[in-house]
Amino acid sequence: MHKATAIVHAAPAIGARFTEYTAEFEAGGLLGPAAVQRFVYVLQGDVEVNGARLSRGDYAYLPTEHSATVSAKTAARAAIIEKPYQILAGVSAPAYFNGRESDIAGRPFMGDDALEVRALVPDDPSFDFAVNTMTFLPGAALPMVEMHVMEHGLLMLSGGGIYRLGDQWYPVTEGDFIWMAPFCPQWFGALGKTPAKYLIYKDWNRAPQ
Ligand code: UGY
Ligand code: MN
Repeated sequence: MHKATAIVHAAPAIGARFTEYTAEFEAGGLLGPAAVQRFVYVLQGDVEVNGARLSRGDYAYLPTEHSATVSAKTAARAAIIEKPYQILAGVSAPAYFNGRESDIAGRPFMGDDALEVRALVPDDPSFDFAVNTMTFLPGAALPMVEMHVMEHGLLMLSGGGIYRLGDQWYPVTEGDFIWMAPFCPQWFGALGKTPAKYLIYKDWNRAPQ
């Protein structure tokens, strides 16, 4: 990185099988290419990736060893997720793409219109992870305490609420990050007068290792 700072939230050093950090760019900041696949989600300001100008809520997927950098002419922040690609026999690895969150239709989570999910990564077995945003109207909650083999990296984007992790209950608000290891019991309920929204990574489409 040049004229940029990484706030590392989760990485293999803690036991995660992915790395997630917030990249804070100064004017003229640059993040060099990654050796593994990378997902970029813009939190603030504008960045340039592979010739595309990305603003808040825009995102890009870069496959393994893609040569693109992430650069910022003025101050900007982005959530960056990196993961070694897990091949799937008979399926080609995915190619570069970028998108805009506001172009993705929200769908109700398990039939609940008060909880909208937007899938930022296409529903295609070539991808070995998913990144979604989940938006809870005030008072909305996950319908159950989940427990699953997949791990999560969760970044609170706005609003707040209570996160249950195992038998502990944590108040969470914008900027908080949670790494949920495989099988971590998890539940969230939104509090306050504005919607609560988070960006959530999970490993996906592959047999558990
Ligand atoms: O997709 C998920 O596993 C998601 N519902 N988990 C979560 O919000 N903690
Ligand atoms: Mn989950």
